[in-house]
Amino acid sequence: MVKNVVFETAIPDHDPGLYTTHGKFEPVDGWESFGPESRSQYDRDGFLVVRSAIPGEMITKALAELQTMCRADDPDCVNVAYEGPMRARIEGLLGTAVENADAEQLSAAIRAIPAEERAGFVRKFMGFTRTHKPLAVVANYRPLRNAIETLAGEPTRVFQAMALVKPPFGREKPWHQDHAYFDLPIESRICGVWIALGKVTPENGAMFMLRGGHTGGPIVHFKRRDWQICDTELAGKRPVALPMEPGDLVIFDAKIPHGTPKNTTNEQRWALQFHYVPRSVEKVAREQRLAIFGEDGKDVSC
Ligand SMILES: O=C(O)CCC(=O)C(=O)O
Repeated sequence: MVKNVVFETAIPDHDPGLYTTHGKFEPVDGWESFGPESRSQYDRDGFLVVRSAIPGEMITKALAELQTMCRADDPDCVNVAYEGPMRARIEGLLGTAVENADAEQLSAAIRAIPAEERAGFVRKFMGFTRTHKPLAVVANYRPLRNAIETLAGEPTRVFQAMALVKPPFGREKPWHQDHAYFDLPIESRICGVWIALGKVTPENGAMFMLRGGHTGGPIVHFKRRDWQICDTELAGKRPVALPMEPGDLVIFDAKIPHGTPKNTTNEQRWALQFHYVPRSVEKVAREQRLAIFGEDGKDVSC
């Protein structure tokens, strides 16, 4: 059963200049090429792209599972988020704002939308490793877990699981640091992993990273198009786009600034994202996180 359904509100389009690519990055060609220099590269750049990291059969099964979840009446996960147009569609059926409807009315309205149409609005699923084995096996793929343990410097656990489906013409995920979303000690070495399940290009919403940006420490986040870094922070910076083939992935430090542009194509962009945290790390209070990443009490504006 889905515990939480989010109907996002539409956000304004971003300045295309926020996602221009500069320079090249050096990918690791398969796990056999992952070595001590990979850790130095990760520490220096804040990210590491690994080509052909997940076997093709695992990718095919994961993608099929996700496509089924997108069409299901009940995707059987903790959280599903639909993009802005779904809210408009549902409110048209309800004749009122989604906030005025109860769970039963919402569920009936969701089911009244043809599955194929509904699938085209899904942006994100969260919390599915207990219920969707073909996705859990990717998170636990041994060579990936070993690499994460090397980069984190100690054994880790999966802390968060997401499937990120950027729908046709789907919205930007503005620049941010993932650590700003986590109630975890600021010094902990959290690794994010973003895995391409289909071809990923700058046009359909590739990851853009600010190489080395993790070394600058936490940046204040503002509620604008999302909980994000101010666009002006990007002025004069040189982001790099990470195009990928299915089965490629990027491991990244949770403090590296990154974002994905709007999908300007009429096809979905399919990805999985997991975060791994050292087993020794324990949660901190939300206030502690907001004192670092929030704008309150700081003389900052955006
Ligand atoms: O996949 C995307 O479009 C954005 C992923 C991301 O950076 C995030 O959800 O933190």
